Amino acid sequence: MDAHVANEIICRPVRPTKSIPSLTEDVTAGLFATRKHLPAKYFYDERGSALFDQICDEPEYYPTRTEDALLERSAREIIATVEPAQIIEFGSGMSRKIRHLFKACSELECYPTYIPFDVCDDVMIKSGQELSGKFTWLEVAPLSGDYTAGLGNLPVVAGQNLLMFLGGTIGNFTEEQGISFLHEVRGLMSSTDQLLLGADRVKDPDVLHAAYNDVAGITAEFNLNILDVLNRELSADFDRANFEHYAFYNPEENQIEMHLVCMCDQEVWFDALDRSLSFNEGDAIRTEISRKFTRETLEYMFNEAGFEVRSHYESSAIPFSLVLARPR
Ligand code: AVJ
Repeated sequence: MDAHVANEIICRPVRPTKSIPSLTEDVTAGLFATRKHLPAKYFYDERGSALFDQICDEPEYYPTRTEDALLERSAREIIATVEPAQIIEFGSGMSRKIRHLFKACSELECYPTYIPFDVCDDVMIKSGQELSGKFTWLEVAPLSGDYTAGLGNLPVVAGQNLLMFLGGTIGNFTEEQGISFLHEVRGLMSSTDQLLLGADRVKDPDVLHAAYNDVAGITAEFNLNILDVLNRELSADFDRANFEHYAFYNPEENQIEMHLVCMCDQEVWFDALDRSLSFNEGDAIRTEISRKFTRETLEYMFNEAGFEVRSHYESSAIPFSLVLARPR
């Protein structure tokens, strides 16, 4: 067929520069602890990723569509300001959010290379093919790896780069982890590069609560799915009927907390670890924090990480922020 179909999309692996804990290590340190907790990244096996996709379509879950509308409104200004030669996206997923930017690129005749960076090659290739079908000028050059495993081996080239971390995923990090991740990103950037960050904002607790407790129960399924991940990966024998999804907004910490609450006394056997874990009725596993920011806490985080905020795009009806920042 024609030229762009022949353009194969090839993923380049990014070797980690930090050793990241294995599932076994995370479970040993987090589940076999007095306050049981697990890193949120373990939600995202194939089923978990599909469930998250479904969450985004639930009427109560506002973040995805709010950020999307904001990005659509701000895309032209962002592209005109940065004039990127490369767009590097951390945690690109199915590359759905980015479409508005490429539309603006077409209109402004700015033709950056798109560099999605995520763990799943197949998803990046499939999404990349769809994108380059729609935007025929687009070159897609994915990087495959875990962006929390150190960025030292990221092949960042000279020229104007727009780095992006969208979706509000920064909220899954503690304040300290968030600052340290942004600081690491800062280390890749030259003075003309810019970072676009999507972050959810503090808002009416009822709106927050509803977003993580959709009536259709998709978020509950998503939360419980982590038990299936543990059963499969560590040959454990969690019975999900013994656990309940419990998510609430903690206004002192400005964060949503998701838990799985154990409804009876029980022992769970982990064959791969050759040990069991005992639960008492009422015990909880914290599976996720999702921090919500204010203008001030966002500015503080950027400042600590060595950035200066250039533009702050925000939605009003349901607060959400897109922050464009550059190295200070
Ligand atoms: C993908 C991390 C932005 O924190 O809102 C959705 C994940 N958890 N519902 C979020 C999530 C429960 C989501 N992020």
